[in-house]
Amino acid sequence: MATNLVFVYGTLKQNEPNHHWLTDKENGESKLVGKATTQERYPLVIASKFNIPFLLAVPGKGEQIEGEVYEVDEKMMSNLDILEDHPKLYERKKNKMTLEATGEVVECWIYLLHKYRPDLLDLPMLKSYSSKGSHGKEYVASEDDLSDPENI
Ligand code: PCA
Repeated sequence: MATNLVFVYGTLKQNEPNHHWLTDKENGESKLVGKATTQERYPLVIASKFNIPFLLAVPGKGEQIEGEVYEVDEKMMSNLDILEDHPKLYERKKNKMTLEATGEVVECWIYLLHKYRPDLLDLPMLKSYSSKGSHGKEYVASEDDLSDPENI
């Protein structure tokens, strides 16, 4: 399969509410490569009335983020873009990740939020996302258009 590596840090991870998108064969092919961490620090916050995890495009602020790397085909890549509303909401960018198992550094796609209200930077910054974490902000699935930063 034509390979794209994608790093997921939010609801697409194993045991999180959108993981089924990655495993549904109708969406294309995906294969777990392994756990990984971003080389760069980023603010990972939970925001909007739907408690969505967002990685804000502010390198150097926040933590090195833990997530999972998947190898996906072109079909899955376009379906992930639909789910993440790229490029209206999240923007998909290439970024360097360190694979936990081998220490190897790999370039992966990652969904970042570039348009956000500045007060999102005042929220607690996580290192690792879980919908059911001690933060109490469980993810709410929604079809709303969140591409207007005022809605986040
Ligand atoms: N899904 C994508 C971006 C944020 C989200 O909830 C992910 O898991 O990486």
